[in-house]
Amino acid sequence: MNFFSDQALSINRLQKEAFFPFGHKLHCLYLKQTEPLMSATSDAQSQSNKKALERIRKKRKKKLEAAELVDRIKAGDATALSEAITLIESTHITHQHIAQDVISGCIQNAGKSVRLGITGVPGVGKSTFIESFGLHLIDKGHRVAVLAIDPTSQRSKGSILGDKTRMHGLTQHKDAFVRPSPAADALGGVARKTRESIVLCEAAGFDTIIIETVGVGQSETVVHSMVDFFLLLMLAGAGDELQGIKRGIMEMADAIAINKADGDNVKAAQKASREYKNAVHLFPPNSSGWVPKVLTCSALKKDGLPEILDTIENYTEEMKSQGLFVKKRQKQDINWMHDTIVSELKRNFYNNPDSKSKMLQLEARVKSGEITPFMAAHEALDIKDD
Ligand SMILES: Nc1nc2c(ncn2[C@@H]2O[C@H](COP(=O)(O)OP(=O)(O)O)[C@@H](O)[C@H]2O)c(=O)[nH]1
Ligand SMILES: [Mg+2]
Repeated sequence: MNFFSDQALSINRLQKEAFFPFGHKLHCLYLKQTEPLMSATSDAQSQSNKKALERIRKKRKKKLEAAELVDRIKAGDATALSEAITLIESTHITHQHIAQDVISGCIQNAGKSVRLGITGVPGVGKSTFIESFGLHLIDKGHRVAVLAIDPTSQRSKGSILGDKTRMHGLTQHKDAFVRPSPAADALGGVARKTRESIVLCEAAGFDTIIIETVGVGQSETVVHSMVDFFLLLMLAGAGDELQGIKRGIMEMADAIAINKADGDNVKAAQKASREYKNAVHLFPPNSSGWVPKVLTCSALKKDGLPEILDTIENYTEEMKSQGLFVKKRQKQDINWMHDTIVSELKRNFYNNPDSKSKMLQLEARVKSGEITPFMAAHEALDIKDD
C-alpha cells in the first residue's frame, strides 16, 4: 500500500487543518513526496477537502450558536427564547438541528412549572381571561408564559392581532412571555412545537405556562395531553347549557368556569354554575379522586380570579401529595414518545419510493375487489398471516 496515497493525503490534510494546528511541517513533507501522484486529482481533492472543512466549520458554528442560545435562555433572556422558538417552528433542516441542540441543553432546567390548558368555544373569553389571570399570577410573584395551539391554521392576521391586543398588559410585562400560535401546520406538528416550546419557556424561568386552544375540535385533546390542569371556560344563558362543547371535553376538565359573570349576566351565571355542579357528579370518577370544580368569573371585570388560582393550587398540592403530579407527566411523556414513533414510521413508510409504487398496485387490487383492504395493508407492511 502506498502510504502517500491520495486518500491518505486528503485525510491528513483535513486533520491538520481541522484538529492539528501545529502539524504544519509534517503536512508540507507529505505534499512534497506525493506531488507526482496528486497531479491528476489534486483539484478535485482540494475541492472535496474544502467542502469537508466547510461542513465541520458549519457544524461547530451551529453548536456554538445553540450553546449561546441555551446560556441566554437560562439567564431568562426573552429575545433568545423567541429566537429559539422561531428555530423550533422553522422547516429549515439547519434550524431544526440547532433547535434540537437547544432543547437538549435546556431539558435539565425544564419541568419546574405548572402547565395550564385553557379551552372553550371561540368568543367565550379565553384571551381576555389569560390577560387578566396572567396579570393576577404575576401580582402573586409568578412568571407567566402563554402559548397557543391553533390547528385550523387558516387564522386571519386580524384574529392574531385581536389576541395580541386582548393580551396587551401581558405582552408588555417583563414577567410575561406571549407567543401566538405556530404557522400553518398539521395538528401533530403544532403539538410537537408547543411541547418543545414549553421546555424552553420553563428553562427560561417561567413557572406558569398557559396554553390556549385557539382551534376547536381535536385541539382540546392535544392541549389536555400536555398540561397539568385543564380549565374549561363556558357561557351562561346561551340556550342549551352544553353549547357546542362535547361531553368528552367537559369530562377532561379539572375545573369549569362560567365566564362573563358580570352585569345582567350574574344571575344566569350562578344558575348555570349550579347546573354544572350537579352535572359533574354524574361524570365517571377521575382515577385521582378529583371532582371537577365549578366556578364563575368575569375575565373583563377581573372577578373570581383568586378562587380559580386557589383551585389550581389545591389541585396541584393534592396531586403532588399523592405522587400523581409526576406520574401524569411521565404518562404524557411516554404517550408523546409513542405518538412520535407512530408518526415517524408512517412518514418513513409513505416517503419510501418502493412503498409508493407498491401502494398504487395495492390500491388497484383493493378497488377491483381482488383483495380486502385488511389483506392489502398486511401485504404493504409485509406482515405474514399465520
Ligand atoms: N362582559 C364580558 N365580556 C367578556 C368577558 N371576557 C371576554 N369578554 C368579551 O368577549 C369577546 C371575546 O373575547 P376573547 O377573549 O377574544 O375570546 P376567545 O375567542 O375565547 O379568546 C371580547 O369582546 C371580550 O371583550 C367577560 O368576562 N365579561
Ligand atoms: Mg382567543
